[in-house]
This record gives sequence, structure tokens and C-alpha cells, in this order.
Amino acid sequence: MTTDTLDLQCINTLRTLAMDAVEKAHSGHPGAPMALAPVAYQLWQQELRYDPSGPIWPNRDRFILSNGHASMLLYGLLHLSGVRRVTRDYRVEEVPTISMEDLQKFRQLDSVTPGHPEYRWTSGVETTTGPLGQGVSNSVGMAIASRWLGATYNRPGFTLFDYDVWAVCGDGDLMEGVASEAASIAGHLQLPNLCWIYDSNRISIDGSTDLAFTEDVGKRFEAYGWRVLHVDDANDLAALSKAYRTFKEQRGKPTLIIVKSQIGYGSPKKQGTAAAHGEPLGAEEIKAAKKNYGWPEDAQFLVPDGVRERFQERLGARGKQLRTEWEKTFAEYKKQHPDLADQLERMQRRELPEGWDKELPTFAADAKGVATRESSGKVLNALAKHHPWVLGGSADLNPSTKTYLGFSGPMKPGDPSGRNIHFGVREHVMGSIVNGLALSKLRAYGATFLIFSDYQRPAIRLSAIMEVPAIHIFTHDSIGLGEDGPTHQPVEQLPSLRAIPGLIVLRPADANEVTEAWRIIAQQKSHPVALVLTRQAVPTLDRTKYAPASGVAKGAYVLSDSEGTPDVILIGTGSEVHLCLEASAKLKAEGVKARVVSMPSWELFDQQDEAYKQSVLPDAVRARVAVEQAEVFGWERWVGLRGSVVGMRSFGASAPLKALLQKFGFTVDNVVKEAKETIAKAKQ
Ligand SMILES: Cc1ncc(C[n+]2csc(CCOP(=O)(O)OP(=O)(O)O)c2C)c(N)n1
Ligand SMILES: [Mg+2]
Repeated sequence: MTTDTLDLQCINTLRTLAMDAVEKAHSGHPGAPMALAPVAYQLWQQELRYDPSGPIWPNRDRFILSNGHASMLLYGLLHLSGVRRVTRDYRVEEVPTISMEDLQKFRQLDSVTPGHPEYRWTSGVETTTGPLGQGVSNSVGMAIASRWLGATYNRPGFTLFDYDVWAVCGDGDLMEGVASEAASIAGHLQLPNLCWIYDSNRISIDGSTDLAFTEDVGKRFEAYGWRVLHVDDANDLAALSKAYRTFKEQRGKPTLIIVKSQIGYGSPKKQGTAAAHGEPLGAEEIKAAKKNYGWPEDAQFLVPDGVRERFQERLGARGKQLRTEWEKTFAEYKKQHPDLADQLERMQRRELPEGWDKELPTFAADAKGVATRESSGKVLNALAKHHPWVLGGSADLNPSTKTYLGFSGPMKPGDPSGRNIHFGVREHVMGSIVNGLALSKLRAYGATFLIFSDYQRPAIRLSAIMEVPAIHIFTHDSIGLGEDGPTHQPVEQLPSLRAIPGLIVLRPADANEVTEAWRIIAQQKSHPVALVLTRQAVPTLDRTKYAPASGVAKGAYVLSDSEGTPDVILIGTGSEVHLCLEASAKLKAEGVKARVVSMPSWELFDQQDEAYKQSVLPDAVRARVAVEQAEVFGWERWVGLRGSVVGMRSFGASAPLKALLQKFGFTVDNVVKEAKETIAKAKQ
């Protein structure tokens, strides 16, 4: 068999596997894989520096399928190239990540072939895609990571990091706003190692892109500072190769390759129509398409002889050689640069570097205190100084979020080693880039005002689904920010972040709780964190008088207690904890026994055993008052039906802080009043 015929057979295998799997599942998207099979095949076989037998080799090229609805294309590639399964503790097993049986269980319960590709669930999937625009946005984070790692860890004679990031995307991806943010910052940073391959089939779900998407995408990307290449036919392997080569040889800026394709290629009735997008082709149409491919019409899930071998001898052999050479280089590097090698080994296992916490500050008691954003800035700098792969930035709010690393410089197009990333006013892609950096094993953070968490919620959610320890920092966390008014005052954001499964929300009460919060953040391996901080000063509590801040690790702890069983428990978070303390003092003076609980994290508290939970919130005390400058939603879980909440039930208002606290009831008198009423109610 000639080379060309076998290549075509491999491509048609990818196509027919997708058609058969979608048909068997009675659901899925056959059309894009049918069209894109040659595009992905040529890339994997000719260019991708990837070793199926070592799929977590750190310098591998990253391949992202941003149009995640075409998941069967990726599953087919992972299957045919024999990518191995990797365990949660990073062991590569002698088992394929996707077996033939797995392909046949496409979209079924517990299978490793879910509807859209999921990182952590299926080895070989580099990021979770499906929400259009996210994959390409993650790719920018990965490309930044490759450059930063190279600038930080490569040494003369040791090129440890120079990998490329390839992302396949569709019309939908490029219609999404987040992809525009991503392309804009990638162009600004002149990322030379980033290549997006755009499946320009001029079809999306509603039909022709003439209905809603008619701009000149190429011109738009040129304006962003990208190189734009064109391939007029997705089946033209030589033209594809030429474009891939141009990307690799010319560099200097990111590359967009616009590939014209026909969705559902080969299907006589559905090719080029939206009908090939999101449903099985049907038995008759599949037969007809197979006939067009020169395929046995009745064969199902057929992998002809020679196909797997072809993947082995091209992608497999090249990848294995590159990985083996890299490992040799790394072994030598380890001898000459043992400290750096140690960092890289820990990084790859998501472990902490030696001495990471040695300068974490403790803050002296101070009644006037300091904003938690301020103390967080100090703690972050102290952490990052001894934790070399902590990096990040803000969405154009550094002076406000206090997230600048003073000892490092900005990341720049010509100098990718800076640990301060200026994301610009691009909150959404900041979240997605942070995810891309976290997927590259860096401890990345992005910061903005809590109100704008809404602008990056899709990325926060995905960091939780992917179980990556992304760090999302939010300052100006309540109506307490004052005069900027209700557009800037978060109300429902805190409860809505708490609703995201797996996300740890931390709202520390004072500077020492901030230190403890960062201690917890640093130790995360598979949970993203939202760190919620004040704009305004809060007292630094006297820890000789109150319980130590290490209680933060348990999510909630008794900060100050009454003698004997309390009449009421006041539960506060963040800036409201000191208010609870003041109220408890007043209650005490009036003969009412109050306990104060600081509850920086619901999620961490929920993970504690029953005995601990009871020790903090005993069933016997039903009079409980939660105090928090946020929508009250969800607090009944902790205060119970007899409890009450001093919180927000409306949007805020533009006014000086004092007036707002008065208006919305965040005063000692109001908390005292609420406590007494709750005690009375609980007795009924
Ligand atoms: C953010 C987001 N919005 C909507 C969808 C639902 N959706 C899935 S595919 C698709 C159309 C995508 O069109 P295109 O990228 O051109 O893919 P093609 O049909 O050409 O394969 C839509 C709207 C989604 N997955 N993500
Ligand atoms: Mg399309």
C-alpha cells in the first residue's frame, strides 16, 4: 500500500469511528470530526511533539480541541495513537487511555469518552472544552507558560522548555467574546509558540454563518498582530503541512491558520449543511458516506490493519525520541542545576518548594488595622519570594488589588520571564489564562474586584470542573467599598461563588486570617480558590485574647466564647467578624452570653467531621445570627430555621461607608437587636 493510501485510510478511520460512535450513542456531533480528520491527522503525524507512551512529558506540545463538540475527533486520535493512561499520582500505566470499548461507550455513564473532552477524567485531554471560546483562551495561558518556563529554567545547553501550543477551533469559538480577549493579549505578547487552526466551514447550529457572523476574521486577527495563513481545502495535506511549517519557521507572533472545510465531509445529503452538526447521520447516510470513502459499508468501528502502526511509526517514534532526549538532557541538568531541577520535579507533582512559608508574616494586633487586600499583598509577596512558580496579575487593577510582586517585573513581549502579568481589562480571559497556566502546573493567580467575578465566572467554573488549583483573587468585596455605588458593590457574588462545587471560597477576617488563607491556598493541588478581600481597613485582632488564626484551616472556628452554653452564636465572615465581636461585648455587658464564630470558608468547614462541627455550632444552641455584607442566600444552612441573618436583601447604594453600614444594618446596635430577637424566637 502506498503512503498516500495508508494516510487516507487513517483519516477515514478517524471519520468513521466518529460517525459510528455518535450513531451508537444516538447523540453527538459527527460533522466536524469528518471534516477535520485530515487537519488533525496531518498535525499529529507530521508536527506534534508528543509521545503517546509518555503523555505528561513536560515539554510536549499541547493540542487543544476548542470546539469540544467534536470530541470524537480527539478520542479517535488518542485511541489510534495509543496514548497511555496516567494515574492521579502521575504514574503512566501500560493501559490505553481510550480503548475500543471506551469508544463504543461514547457519552455513556462513567465512560472516559464523555460528550465533551474533560481534563482529569481522560488522560491525554489537555483541558476541558465545550463552552466555546474557552479552549483557545486556555491555549494562551499554556503558551505563556511555555515561554515563562523557558525563560526561567532553560540554561545554556539545556533547552528544557520550548513547546508549542496548537488549538483547533470553529466559528463558534471565534464568535465568543473571550476568544477576542485571548487573541488580543496573545497578539500583544507576540506569542510565537501559539497556533490556532480555525475550521472555517461557515456553518454553526442555526445554519450559515451569513446569519450572524460575516466579518473578515483574517483581517481582525491581523489587526491583533497575528500572522494569518489560509488553507483552501481541509483535505489538502500538503497545504496543511505548508501552513504548519510556516508557523514553525517564521515565529515572531501568534499564527492563525484559516482552513476552509465542509462539515460532514463525505455525507452525500448532509455535507456542508447544519444538519451534519449536532445529530447522528442515520444508518443509511452513514453507509453512503462510507461508500464515498471507499470503506466497507457495513463495517462498524473498523480500524484497518496498518492504521495503528502508522501512528506508532510517525507520531509515536518521533515523540518517543524527543522525550527520551529530553529526559537525558534533564538528567544532565539535574547534575549541573540541582536546585532548579528540584523545583521542576516538585512543580510537576504539584508539590511545594522547600521553605515556601518561611517568610509568611504574622501581624501584630492593631485596632485600626489594615484592609485584607493590603495584608494579602504582603503575604502574597512573602509567599512568592520563596515559591518560584507563583505568578499572576490583575485585570488592570494592580494599585487596587495589591497583587503586584514587587521583586519581579512585568511580563513583556520581549521578556517573558516577568512574574507580573498585565491582563488588561479582560477579566474573562484572565480566568481562562490562569486556568491554562494552572494546567501547565504553575501556581497562577488573577485578580479583580469581586463584582467582576461575574465577568469570569465561566472560567472559574471550569477551574472547578477540571480540579486545577487556580487562584482567583477578588477585592472590594462588599458594599463596604462605598461611594462607587451599586454597580460596583457585590451582593449576590459571594453566595453564587459558594454554589460552584469544588471551589473553595475564603473570606478572611483580618491580616492573620489572610496569612492562614494563603497557607491553605498554597497547599491546594486540585481545588481552585476564590480569595475574597476587603477594600477597607479591618482591625487586626489580638490573638492573645482570641483564638489563633490557624482555625481558618477548618473553615470556621470559635473566635471568642462565653462561659457556659452561649445564649446566641454570632457567625461572621471577613469584615463582619469584628462587628460580631463588638456586638458580643455589648451583649455581655447586658448579661447575654454570646459566642463569636469566624467562618472564612463554608467549604472547608463542611469537610470537617461531625464532632468538630458540633463543637463550633452545637445543635443545642438554636439562636444563631449570621452577619455578612452579601445576599443572605444560603445562610439558613448554618443558622437554621430559628436563626437569622444580618445581610443584604437588595442592591447597595452610592454613599460613604458609614452611611451604608447604617442604612443596611451593619451596626453594633442592629446586630445586638437581631441577637436578642433571635434568642427570643429560639425559645418559642
Ligand atoms: C459558550 C457556548 N455557547 C453555545 C454552545 C452550544 N453550541 C455547541 S456547538 C455550537 C455551534 C458551533 O458552531 P461551530 O463552532 O461553527 O461548529 P461546527 O458546527 O462548525 O462544528 C453551539 C452554539 C456551546 N457549546 N458553548
Ligand atoms: Mg462552523
